Amino acid sequence: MKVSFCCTGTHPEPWLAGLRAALPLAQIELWQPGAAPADHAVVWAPPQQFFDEQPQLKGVFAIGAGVDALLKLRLPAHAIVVRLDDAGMAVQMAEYVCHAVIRHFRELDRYAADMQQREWTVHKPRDRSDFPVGVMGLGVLGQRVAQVLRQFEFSVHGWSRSPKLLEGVRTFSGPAQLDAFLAASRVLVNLLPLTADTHDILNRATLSRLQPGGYVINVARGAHLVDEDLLMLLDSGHLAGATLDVFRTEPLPPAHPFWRQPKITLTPHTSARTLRETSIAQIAGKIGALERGEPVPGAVDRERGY
Ligand code: NDP
Ligand code: OXD
Repeated sequence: MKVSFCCTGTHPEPWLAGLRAALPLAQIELWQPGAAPADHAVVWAPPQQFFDEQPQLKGVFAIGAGVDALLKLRLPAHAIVVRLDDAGMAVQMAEYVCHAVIRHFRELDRYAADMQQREWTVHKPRDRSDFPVGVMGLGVLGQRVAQVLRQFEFSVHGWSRSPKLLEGVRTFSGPAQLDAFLAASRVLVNLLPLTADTHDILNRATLSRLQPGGYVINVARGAHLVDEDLLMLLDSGHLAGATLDVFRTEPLPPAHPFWRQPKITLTPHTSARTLRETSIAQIAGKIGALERGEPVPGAVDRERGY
């Protein structure tokens, strides 16, 4: 069995060594143009040429959870596309989102500003029940985020495509319940995959439905959010702020107005990083399952887009 590794922006040597250790009977190779055909591919942001040269691939294993960019390429018709499920990202995402929610709720930025002045001002404690959190996307990451927010006793609800039962979380599903979900939320966390249905989903109309003083946390993909609509709703005061980890263009260009809006906190697509060792172990397990003809966890529905 041959596995080709083609991950743009990734230092390949530790991945190749890890994959060789995890799959000792396989031939693991760094892809070069013109390379001999492989059975499986481990990829991130591969060039179209990679797939054009490898139409025989049986499995395409992404080293991330989101496959939106991958699905834009012409892929081998019969290959199964598999994404990482969790692989250490869920706890990171929960950490990041809870930090953003708590930082906003506890007004920690105001205390940071006081520190600059070397003088404390006293802020009346806020009522947790005034900060219901809505999580868009109740998949591997969204469910973990919702569960951890519940531990902090926030009122949490979630929205997904299909109906879900989640302990302690009020759930909504489908387009018909989107407005009710938004109206019940003051803090909005986006953990949807980027698909034709979710592109631009955070826009003037949807964000206006959040409760006044709304707060937006986008940790999924930049193209979910209409940038100008967010800026307009921050200026109008309907939204109090935003924490953004993902952008339409990454890295965020220096001239982008987000840099100059003090109500926005920015990070460089770092909320949940791919952890190499855990990911290699998971991908090796998935390749093994595919080779044995067993169901492969994390297999993507190419039609649905996630
Ligand atoms: P999953 O596929 O496990 O979950 C996706 C969730 O979104 C599911 O609950 C699904 O509903 C829901 N959903 C999909 N389409 C719709 C729709 N049209 N309407 C309503 N709900 C919808 O994904 P993950 O939780 O693993 O990851 C989510 C995203 O997070 C990734 O696609 C990626 O873009 C992003 N990500 C960002 C990272 C970062 O560092 N910033 C790191 C990792 C991931 P249902 O359950 O009914 O199918
Ligand atoms: C992912 C990401 O999708 O890092 O895994 O964004």
